[in-house]
Amino acid sequence: MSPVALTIAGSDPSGGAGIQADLKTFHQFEVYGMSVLTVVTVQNSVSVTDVLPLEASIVERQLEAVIEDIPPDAAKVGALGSAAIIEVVGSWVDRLPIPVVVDPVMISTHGQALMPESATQAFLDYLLPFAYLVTPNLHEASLLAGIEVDSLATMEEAAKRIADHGCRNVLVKGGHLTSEPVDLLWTDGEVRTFRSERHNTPHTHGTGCTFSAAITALLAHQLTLTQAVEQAKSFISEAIRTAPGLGRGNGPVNHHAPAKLEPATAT
Ligand code: PXL
Repeated sequence: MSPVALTIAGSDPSGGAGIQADLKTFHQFEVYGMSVLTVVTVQNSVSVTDVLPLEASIVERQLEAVIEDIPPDAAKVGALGSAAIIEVVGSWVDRLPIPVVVDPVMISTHGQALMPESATQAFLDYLLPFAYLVTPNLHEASLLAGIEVDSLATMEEAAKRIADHGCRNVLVKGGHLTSEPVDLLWTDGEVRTFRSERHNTPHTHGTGCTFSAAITALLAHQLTLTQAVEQAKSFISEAIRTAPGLGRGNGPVNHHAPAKLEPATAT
């Protein structure tokens, strides 16, 4: 029987990010995927032209409907759209007896807000304490930790500050570091770093969604967190390297990249 994973996230009709990326990634890792929609976006590889958060009550009813019927083995949270949705999702994540990966999506690839900055406090108070893992990039880590994050040292400091909100593990993604791309995993005060090659390509749309979905799928398969991050890292590196070059703008990564690869080097 395949494990089951749930994504609670926004829709990207171009299929590169959001719930579409999550479901493709779950499938690639042989995980049965379910999706609860939070936000509808209008976008393609060139731009995002609209963002419409759903009513919090309809998000809650979707959660109720699917979780009762098919209990997931792991879940991930992506774009949330409003403080009201954050509160509803947080109360469900608090009650779920499974690892929940929270990708603190704040802006789209094209810089459009997917969560208003005014909802940051709700995110810190009502969702972060219940996350098993949170996966901020440098910009999101800066906003959540309240410090400038631009080096390995400040990534560690930010991870510590974010973990202080109660989430157990923090993965700060340093793909945009000018020195070398390196991710930092903070687990109960222990730090590990994961390095990979930099691929110079405009086709990175949905990288964050796809990476956190891969971690979630591997957790649904009962891998340890370190194993899940290592294998998801190999997958996303290969997905970026072999991006299909679709669209006239920032195209998607390759969701058909092999799901089982040699682990990335952890130090
Ligand atoms: O990659 C972040 C993200 C998450 N969710 C939706 C998005 C994006 C980026 O564009 O569109 C719906």
